[in-house]
Amino acid sequence: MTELAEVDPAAPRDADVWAAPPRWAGAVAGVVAGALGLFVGHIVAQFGDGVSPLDLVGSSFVDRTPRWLKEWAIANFGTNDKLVLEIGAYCVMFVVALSLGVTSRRRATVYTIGSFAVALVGSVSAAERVGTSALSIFAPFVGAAIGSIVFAVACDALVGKWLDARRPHVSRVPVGWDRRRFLRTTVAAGTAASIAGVVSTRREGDRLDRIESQRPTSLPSADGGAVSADEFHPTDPFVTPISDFYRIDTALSFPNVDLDRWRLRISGLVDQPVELSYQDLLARPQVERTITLCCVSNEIGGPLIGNAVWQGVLLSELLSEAGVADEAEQVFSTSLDGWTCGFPVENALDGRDCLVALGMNGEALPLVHGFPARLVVPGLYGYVSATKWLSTIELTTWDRRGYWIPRGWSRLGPVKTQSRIDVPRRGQTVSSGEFVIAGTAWAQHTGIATVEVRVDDEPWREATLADDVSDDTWRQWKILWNATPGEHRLTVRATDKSGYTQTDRVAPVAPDGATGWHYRRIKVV
Ligand SMILES: Nc1nc2c(c(=O)[nH]1)N[C@H]1C(S)=C(S)[C@@H](COP(=O)(O)O)O[C@H]1N2
Ligand SMILES: [Mo]
Repeated sequence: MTELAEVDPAAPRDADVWAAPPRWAGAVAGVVAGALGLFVGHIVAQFGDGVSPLDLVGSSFVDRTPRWLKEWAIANFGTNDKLVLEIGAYCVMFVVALSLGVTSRRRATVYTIGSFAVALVGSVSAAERVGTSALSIFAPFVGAAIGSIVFAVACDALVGKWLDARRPHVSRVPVGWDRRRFLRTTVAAGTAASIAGVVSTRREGDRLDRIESQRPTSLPSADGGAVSADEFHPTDPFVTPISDFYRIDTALSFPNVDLDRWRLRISGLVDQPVELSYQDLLARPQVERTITLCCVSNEIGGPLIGNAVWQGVLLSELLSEAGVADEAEQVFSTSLDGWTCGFPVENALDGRDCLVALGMNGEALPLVHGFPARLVVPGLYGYVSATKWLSTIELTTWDRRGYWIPRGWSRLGPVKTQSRIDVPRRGQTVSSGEFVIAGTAWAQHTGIATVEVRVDDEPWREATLADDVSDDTWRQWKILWNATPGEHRLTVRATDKSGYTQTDRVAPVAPDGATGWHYRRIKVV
């Protein structure tokens, strides 16, 4: 037997005084046991509402993220911020499991206590989220229990001794920590963790497929007519394709949607609460409106804006059916995963086309953009109005505060008049001669009147505007320029239909949207 070769005749023969496993072994066992616990926890949660416990911890972290960190994350990672957070969460788990493993080499109970502490964080995060099942709250503890057992079997001398005593024919001499059992356990647990990882990933995929399969393949025809995407702009379409439409939300995993049970409830300060199923909404008169949606976190010249053809039901009609009470100040909405926002009642009733949208660019609302239904309010930033995965609309006073308001963002979020240079692109080198500078400008629900472009310190020149589709959409612009060799600075500014010209005063995105002129430095060769 190989073990015999390692026997030191002078070594004590009592398993209680076995040498502790080396650091590397503690680290490996810690990580492998942690991974198994994590994936098993996820699988258990999938029997409930399916959201991964790690995602839930991520979500409650996001909910507690200070404003500066959120801004920093969006500025640096943009719409990849979720991926970065996800990778960050796995890294944190890795480091925690590894250090727990190393410090628990002598006493596996330390690992057990640590695992259950981590599980408690997961469980509390799950309990915090609106609509999680009891199973998701319980799942992290199952993971912690399994991880702790694996670690104890792999590293703990007393557990090893106890296990050996139960096996009749072992004739081994205890020789320090049991390398053989460590190897056997970690290899088995590592294999199990890989399988559990694959299974949980597959099941999350199945969950999304189940939601996706409920999306109708077509919607009833709507009044209003889609705009034809004319070829005005040299490169960018007027209507943003769904695949290019920006995505901003706090959801690390999509909420479960069960269309048969889903209801939109309108309640609060109303004469008569209204409750509508998805079919009820589809059966109502459908309108189609092209509306540009933008995010308050969009930096000057930034990409967090898109123009889509939204189909749905006019909110004003639903509200007049419910009968809005005089005391109502705010239209406050909640998503299936508990996100909230609110905007002034006046904006819902001042004639603008606020939609309970069911469709986007001719298809049922994609899950990322809020299936089964979302709000779209022309002229307001998304953070105060555009609730995705819509669940309830309450007529309230300003006492209720939407998700972002206690986090330092303004209570009111009217969109600020803005313009952006899209062509030339950043870093693009332009050949001298005739060149078309192009971009877009927006002042939703006010409308764009003129756009001016300036090259270096030359006088402002007025750009040509695309057809005025509606005041609720952006307006593409272009201007011919005779580019001369050298470095240039191109600047754009817009004037809206109220006569307001964009200020050059630079303001950050917080608390209510950036201001300043977009400019681009380019090289002409
Ligand atoms: N449920 C939910 N809806 C939400 C949000 C969110 O975090 N959760 N974010 C809002 C914000 S800040 C914006 S800018 C828009 C973005 O919509 P989009 O992702 O479809 O572009 O959705 C809004 N609706
Ligand atoms: Mo936003």
